[in-house]
Amino acid sequence: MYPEYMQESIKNVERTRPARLKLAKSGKELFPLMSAEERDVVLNKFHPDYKPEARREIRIGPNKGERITTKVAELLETYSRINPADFDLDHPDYETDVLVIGAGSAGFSASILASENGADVILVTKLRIGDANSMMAQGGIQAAVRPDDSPYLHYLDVMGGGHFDNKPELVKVLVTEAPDAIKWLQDMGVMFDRNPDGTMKTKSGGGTCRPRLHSARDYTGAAICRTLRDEVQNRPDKIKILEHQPAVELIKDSDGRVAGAVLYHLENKEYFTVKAKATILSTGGFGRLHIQGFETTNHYGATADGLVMGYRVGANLLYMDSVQYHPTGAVYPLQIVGFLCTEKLRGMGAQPVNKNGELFVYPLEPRDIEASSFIRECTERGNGIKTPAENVGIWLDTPLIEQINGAGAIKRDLPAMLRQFGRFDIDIAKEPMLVYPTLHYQNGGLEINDHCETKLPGLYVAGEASGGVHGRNRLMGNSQLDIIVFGRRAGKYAAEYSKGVKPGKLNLDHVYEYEKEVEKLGIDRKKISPMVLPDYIPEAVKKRQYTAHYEGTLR
Ligand code: MEZ
Repeated sequence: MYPEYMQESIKNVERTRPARLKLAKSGKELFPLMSAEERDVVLNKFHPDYKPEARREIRIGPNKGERITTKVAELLETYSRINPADFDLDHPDYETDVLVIGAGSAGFSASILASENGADVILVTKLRIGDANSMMAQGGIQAAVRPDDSPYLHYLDVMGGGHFDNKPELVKVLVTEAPDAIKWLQDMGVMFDRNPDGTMKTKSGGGTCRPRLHSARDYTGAAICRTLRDEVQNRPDKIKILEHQPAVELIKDSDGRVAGAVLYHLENKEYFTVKAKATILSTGGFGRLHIQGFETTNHYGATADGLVMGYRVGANLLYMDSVQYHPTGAVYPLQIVGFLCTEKLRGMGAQPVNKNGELFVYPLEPRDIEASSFIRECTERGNGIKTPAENVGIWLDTPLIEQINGAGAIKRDLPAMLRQFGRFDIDIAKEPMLVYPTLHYQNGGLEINDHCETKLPGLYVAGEASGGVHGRNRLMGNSQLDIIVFGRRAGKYAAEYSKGVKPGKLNLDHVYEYEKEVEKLGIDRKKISPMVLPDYIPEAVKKRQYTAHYEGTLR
């Protein structure tokens, strides 16, 4: 239920709705799409990445001297969690052909394909398998399957959305393998939404010239991730699963290959070592860094661990100056601030309107443009709606969805959204949602080629931890696609590679070398990474946690 003082603004939304509905039904342009110049203006002035403090030079490692997201630079200029001298690497705790680190859909796809290509796999994960952003994805997965669409058009959209900074060879793979990725998922049991005639339902997304978003209502990520998880769990002879054991450092061998990882058991605080012929990072992104204080859609474990381990061992970063803020994060009620309100809402006709009930931007601009326009509306133009917690947002006029698609459309196609707000007595079929941009995705990451290889032999990356596929701005539904296409590739190529490898003597020398550089910067010894889990304990509370300062106590 919205507070009384918001009712006047909601009335404005209701007052302008019939005219906006008429326009939507007429098929005429809802709001002019921005020109390239207008887009530049709104990005430069309002996108959080373009603030002076958003980026700074990284002072160590392979990308030394490059300006990257400040929070990421801070995270990378840190010491290891481990002392390499503590480990007897001649006697690793586990040995395998392929080690997969991270158990979302990229890690699952990689594990399945690696096992199908003859490799024994160990899949390790920080929390439970499937605790990943993949599981929380809502809107859908893109693939050009309609007769009026093609991988070529999909390619142009991905490149344009990414400001033409994408690695073209990766985009080519992404779009050409998309239809087969959908078929693979379907064959495994994913139930995508269909029209009464049996054809696939496809919806529009921001920055795309054709509707090519396939969804399973608004639980698409869960539908895909659970299916893949079942498949992984059904192969215990080939895939060994280790839960609650995040990797905290990669291991190398005497020939310079990446050859496994050190794991940290969250329950009993023990460390374990894995020797592997090939290692795949599928650790996801960095939402829990709360860059520039933004709320996030991301799951609790999204702390960029893969970036840290990959960078420390010597892999390159690509486009780590670019952060994705999803335009529509919930901003009211307080209990769900930052939660994802899927782009599918706009794909089905919901319109963003300001406190006066005015539509102020085309609803499906590419994400970075749409988010920047929302920020402009709330800041420079002062047309946002304040919440009791002093947040600000704009309305997403969701009742239009029912009026455009027929009564019951929200319950049928967007049940997760209906429930998310229904829990707080807000019926989105009748009332709008209050939204504001929220930290959603890591556009850049560890650089890969089209075999998912980094420049380090034996180290592969797939999914959000990788960089290059999406340039500097990912379009909706391409991350669900990325994790399948490149997850499968990573598994296949890592398995093939592992057949010709005999790891040399294992070492953690790179940790010493990297730490020497950190030390030269005069960084405080207490600064360690990977973060593993975000710390939400306020400083004032920490000061009073007296037992934390002593040894031999509970904490
Ligand atoms: O790809 C995404 O990030 C996505 C589909 C999100 C959403 O709005 O549902």
